[in-house]
Amino acid sequence: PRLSRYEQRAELCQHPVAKQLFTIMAAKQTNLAVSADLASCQQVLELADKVGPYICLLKTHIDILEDFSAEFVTLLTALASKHNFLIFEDRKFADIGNTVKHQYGSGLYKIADWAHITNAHAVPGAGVVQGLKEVGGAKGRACLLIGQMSSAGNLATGEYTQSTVKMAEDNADFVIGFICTSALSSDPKFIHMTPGVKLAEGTDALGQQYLTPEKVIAKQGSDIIIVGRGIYQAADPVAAAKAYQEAGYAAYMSLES
Ligand code: UP6
Repeated sequence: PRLSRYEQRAELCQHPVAKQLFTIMAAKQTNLAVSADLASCQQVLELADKVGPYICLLKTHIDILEDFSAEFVTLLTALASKHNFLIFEDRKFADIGNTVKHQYGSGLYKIADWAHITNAHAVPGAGVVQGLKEVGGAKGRACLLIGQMSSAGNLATGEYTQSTVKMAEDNADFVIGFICTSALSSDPKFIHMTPGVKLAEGTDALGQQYLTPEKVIAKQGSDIIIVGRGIYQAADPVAAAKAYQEAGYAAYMSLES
């Protein structure tokens, strides 16, 4: 049988994390990442266990948790194995290489020990990626660069976005893709992930701008939809996760020919 594009991309990716992510997307037929922006470990773990079957990736903001513990990481990692998803800590590193190295590997959170993927702003220059790579490279971790943002009036546009793509290309042994609102590179090894997704377009009170799964995947050419409030604030988060998984996958299938 013909390989799906996810399977083809899994085969051509050199980075093990990118390979694993595309393999999961193909096996589970999902391009959905859930953003678990909740305040307690228990809430995040419960959400991860419930939506686990429908996602390829769980995105965390570890510094939102009021009761972070090392045990949380152990339990979340076990859920990632149980449901076959990867963990993405949305840390948005944005300092000089020497500082991000410590922020990534040490402190309370020791992000590099458990997050398969993290991300960084390109604004400090290539040193931010080099610093992260010093810690995460040996652990087999991967990084995304923030090439565009979903929020109104953001400055990640034009030449800044183009320079971010160049930085990713120059560091492709560690950078596996982008946070973006549209496809930034035609190189199939780079994966594009888009936040600011809801089933209906709209905004929130603080500058967030939402596009639909169909628009993000089929029109903007992104690979993964990242959904937070659309799922964890839904009356039934499992039904919502299912609906986003189906919408995202249907948009992807509409591109298969
Ligand atoms: N996020 C954005 N836009 C960006 C980058 N990251 O919304 O440009 C993150 C937010 C949040 C999630 O930090 O965790 O994606 C979106 O959540 P929401 O679906 O509840 O708006």
